[in-house]
Amino acid sequence: MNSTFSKNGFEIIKADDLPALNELQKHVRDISYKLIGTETSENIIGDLNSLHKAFKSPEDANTFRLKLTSQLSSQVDVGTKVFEIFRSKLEPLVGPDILVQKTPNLVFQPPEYPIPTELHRDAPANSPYEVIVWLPFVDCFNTKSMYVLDREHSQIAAEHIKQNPDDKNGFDEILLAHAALMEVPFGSALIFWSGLFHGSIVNKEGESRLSLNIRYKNLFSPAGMKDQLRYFNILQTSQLTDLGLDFQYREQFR
Ligand SMILES: O=C(O)CCC(=O)C(=O)O
Ligand SMILES: [Fe+2]
Repeated sequence: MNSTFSKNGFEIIKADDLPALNELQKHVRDISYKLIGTETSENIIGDLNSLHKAFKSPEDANTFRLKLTSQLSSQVDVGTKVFEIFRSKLEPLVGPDILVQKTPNLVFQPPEYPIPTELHRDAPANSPYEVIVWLPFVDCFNTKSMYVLDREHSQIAAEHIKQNPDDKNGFDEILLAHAALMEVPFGSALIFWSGLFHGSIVNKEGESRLSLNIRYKNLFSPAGMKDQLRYFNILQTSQLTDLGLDFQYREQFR
């Protein structure tokens, strides 16, 4: 189970509950089309692929993204929903005592959008005990997707920066040779470890990319540098943890 994940630090996984994912996709499409004031069609994925037609500038596209994030988060418990859709792969990674990122991040990359995601890794800053679920609402491939450096090459790249902090070219060479653009069709998600380098390039595919990303970690795993209580909620706890928490609350914390 999850041997690809251990080796590479990422895996592309299929939804356990495709009808629930279809429903979430439709909800995202409905909110999006209400925001842009356009009639929807029978073709949900087609509607999402052509979202860019509604925007004249990158600023308008970003304003839309922020409104969509806040409306979706207020209407749907996205953290719970996404966990349920992919539970069989996620629960073995994080265990039964789970923290979930409070608000998902939505990424909207229209064709030729001039601000792709800069190369980065989430940890440090975030905890190295986090898994990120990267969930596209459209089919993502080539430049419409995101690139990832696998675990081995993320480690080589991190070591390279440490030894040669000013050698930008050497770092770019590692990236160019080993980063892979992820092919993630709708119905699947990319799950990846927070220690992997990743980013995106300008979308040249002529269709919009709309995806979300959200993080899960074990309640008892070490926190990152950010205030855990500010960014995460408890998603679920085991029966044993409930007894322990109750005990601590009554006998130790009062
Ligand atoms: O979707 C993207 O382009 C970036 C996402 C990202 O950085 C993340 O999920 O951590
Ligand atoms: Fe990231």
